[in-house]
Amino acid sequence: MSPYVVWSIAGTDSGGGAGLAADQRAADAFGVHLCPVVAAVTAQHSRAVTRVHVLPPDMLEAQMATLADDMPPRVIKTGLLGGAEQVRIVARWVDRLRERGPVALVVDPVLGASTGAAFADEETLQAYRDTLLPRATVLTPNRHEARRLCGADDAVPKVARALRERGADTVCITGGDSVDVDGQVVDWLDSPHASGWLASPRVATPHHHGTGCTFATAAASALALGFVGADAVVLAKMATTQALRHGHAAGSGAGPVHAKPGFGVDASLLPALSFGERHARALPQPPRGDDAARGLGLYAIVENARMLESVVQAGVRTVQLRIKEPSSASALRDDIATSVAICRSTGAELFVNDHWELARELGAGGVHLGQEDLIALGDEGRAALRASGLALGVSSHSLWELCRARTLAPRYIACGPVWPTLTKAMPWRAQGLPNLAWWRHVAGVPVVAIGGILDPERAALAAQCGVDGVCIVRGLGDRPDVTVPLFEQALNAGRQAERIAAPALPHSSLDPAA
Ligand code: PXL
Repeated sequence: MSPYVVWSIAGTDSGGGAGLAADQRAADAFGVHLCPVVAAVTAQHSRAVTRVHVLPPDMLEAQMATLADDMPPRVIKTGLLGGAEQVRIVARWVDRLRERGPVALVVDPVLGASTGAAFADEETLQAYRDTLLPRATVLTPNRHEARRLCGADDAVPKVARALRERGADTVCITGGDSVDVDGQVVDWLDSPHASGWLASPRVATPHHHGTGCTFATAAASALALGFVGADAVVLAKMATTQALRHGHAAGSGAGPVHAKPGFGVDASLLPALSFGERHARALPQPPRGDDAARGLGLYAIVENARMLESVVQAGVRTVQLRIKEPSSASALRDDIATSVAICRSTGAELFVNDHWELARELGAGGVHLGQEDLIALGDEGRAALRASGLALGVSSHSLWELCRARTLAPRYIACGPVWPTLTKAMPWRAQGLPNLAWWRHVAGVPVVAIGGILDPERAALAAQCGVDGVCIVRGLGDRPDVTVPLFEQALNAGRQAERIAAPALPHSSLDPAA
């Protein structure tokens, strides 16, 4: 199969740091095919841009017309375009290509070089606002570019909202050239799926030339691989942080960054994503003594205290009490209190789904929460939850949810659905074993496999990915005394079998068209 095609319509940098050279390296790191459509030629070295030659419009047209016949793009990324006319030409081509099928567009509104040269006049800026912004799948300005585009000097989240109101689907305002927060480089993400501060430790290097181009092309490459905007931005942040680590001298000024394959399996590159506008960073699971040392193992989800008792008696050591629709407040209390007592007397670890304040009051050791519930808690609620000392299990289905879960110092992060599941109606595609192995590799806290694990064979395969816990919802049936030993055997067999390795990159768990 031939790799996906991404067009980068951008400028050349004679110094090899930014523009199409950086774009090429980023596309290579993702394994997509880059078509370099030259919009402008710059004469520059590591300290300055001395000249910019914008290509005649007909030559820009000719490159795209030629490519369209044989190498139509899945994604177009724009960098230095050189003028208002060029901006409008690109917008027309986006429309023309979109008549034939979906084409994503990443707009990196390059308004100037980090060495100081101005690349866009007021007319060009207005052309961006009028034509490319409304067509953008992902817009990647830095803070200065974002404020100029939006024409307001507001706080970053507000500027992003305004840019989305002008039509960009996902906006990521990068912060590499701004002041750090707590030693972290923070980018503000605003998208249909998630918004928050994306944070990674700053890479201390003077060699950062081409960072913006790398970020935008990385996002374009991730879109080409089928990720939605929010996930594409997470992968772009990983690739860009790695590219900065590989930054090197070339000339006497800022040398180029260098994106390389392999960034996807470097767990230290995974950013954290805040739940709201309050900054957050990845927090490791706090030491918890015996429980954490034991591992989660076979993890049963049950609907009431009676079922809980039967699975615990059958030997299950980790249980979640998930009462979807309590018949009454007092029945809920009774079920939780009974479950707490059963787990106390048997040493099983209990996670109560939702109802975290009640769970704490009744002495449960842990709670499990989905991300919608965590969002609904707000900053104060999440801070109170963390301060409660409850062990926290968090669901995750996408890269951005994984990044967000990491800010809560969770006891575990659940990854699902591993296989298709009917238990819950949800938009997510099955993660499969590759994504499960990837989660396990990068999460930095214990991972629990969940979703469609109906039989011992699947439990063994999940365990083969090296996960800490394997969650069974319906698979234990009415006779846990019979099924639990079979699942336990399968888990042991899976743990001892050859490890299923993490792929170089995960696959998308959400259909961008849905
Ligand atoms: O980083 C913005 C940028 C984009 N494109 C080209 C550049 C630069 C910065 O120097 O030279 C060609």
